Amino acid sequence: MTKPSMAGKHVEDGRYEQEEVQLAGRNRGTLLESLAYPITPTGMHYLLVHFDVPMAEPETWQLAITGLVSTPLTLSLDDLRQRPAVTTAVTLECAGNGRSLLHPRYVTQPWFHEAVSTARWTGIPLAPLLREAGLDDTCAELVFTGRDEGIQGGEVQFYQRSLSVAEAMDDGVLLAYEMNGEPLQPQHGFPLRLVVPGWYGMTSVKWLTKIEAVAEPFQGYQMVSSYRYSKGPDDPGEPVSHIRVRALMVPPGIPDFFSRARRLQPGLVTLQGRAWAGRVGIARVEVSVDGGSTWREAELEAPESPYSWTGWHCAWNAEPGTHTLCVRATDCAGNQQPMEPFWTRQGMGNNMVHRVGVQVE
Ligand SMILES: Nc1nc2c(c(=O)[nH]1)N[C@H]1C(S)=C(S)[C@@H](COP(=O)(O)O)O[C@H]1N2
Ligand SMILES: [Mo]
Repeated sequence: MTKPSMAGKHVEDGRYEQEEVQLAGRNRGTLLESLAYPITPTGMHYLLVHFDVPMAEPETWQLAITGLVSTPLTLSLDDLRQRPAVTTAVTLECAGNGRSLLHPRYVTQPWFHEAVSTARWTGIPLAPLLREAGLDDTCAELVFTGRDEGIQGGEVQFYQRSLSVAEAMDDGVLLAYEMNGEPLQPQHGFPLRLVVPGWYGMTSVKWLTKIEAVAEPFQGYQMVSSYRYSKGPDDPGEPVSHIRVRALMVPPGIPDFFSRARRLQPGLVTLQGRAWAGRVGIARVEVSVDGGSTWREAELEAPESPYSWTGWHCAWNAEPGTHTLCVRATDCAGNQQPMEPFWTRQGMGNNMVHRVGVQVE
């Protein structure tokens, strides 16, 4: 007998379905200790692949810019590499980060905290290329298509997302062919991907083959059915867009292998981590060592770029006992992370405060 599909279902308990474990094995999270690096080493960058990683032949790869344009363009990788390149540090976060902290939880890729990383992306800005193609006045959106094909929500599809003309023309948007000074690795979009700073990761389409200018808002699965802040099955919800404010902490001390519970020596400890808020900037980071009753200010480091996270650190004199450490960030628009989970049906944008339990000997 085949097991009924769990797609689109919610579960209450802490046991994970085989499909979730299978997805977790494919889509690695970053290691929280990697938050000590301002730029995540490539092999520690989180990964999210909906379908299969496609095989790509760089010699024959082409990017087509089509649809409502005066000059349709077909560009090889060499064509793209001959244009003036830029390199920017960008923090990417999966919109589903924090999903598994919710009750009930949506059965899909089960992230706790680990779906965020920062890389230096090298490529060419998208705006000049779109100007060269000449967008028609009737163009409302650009649809970005990846080479990877699969089935989701019963629909056979290439992975596709769209942006409005203004969003696509925004300064930071890149067609990237390098990550941390090396050609993209296959799983991160080799040979070419979109990088849209400040937006949750689903927008940064990997294995990019086509950019199509269209007159109407694109109704693809990844736009209208997925990536929605919906509260119930009949609520379409607002579309997920920019990354919400969040901070994470490098768990201090040493871990228990199985539970990952932390143990620490008494004395002075430097708590540290990273905070980010899409394109808004971080105004403050606070740390609590008593489960959120009292807060102290952390010191902020300068971010490498307007699109990358901000380092923070804070000294703590650890006294024997059991403590719940918390970190919370506030962005420059005044948004502050909530102590309680931000529940949506698909588990999107749950930026609740990060808590780390420690036992001081
Ligand atoms: N073509 C394609 N692009 C994609 C995806 C995908 O499955 N296919 N996943 C998206 C999602 S949901 C995220 S969070 C980011 C993850 O990028 P990374 O794997 O390089 O960290 O890629 C996005 N781009
Ligand atoms: Mo994602």
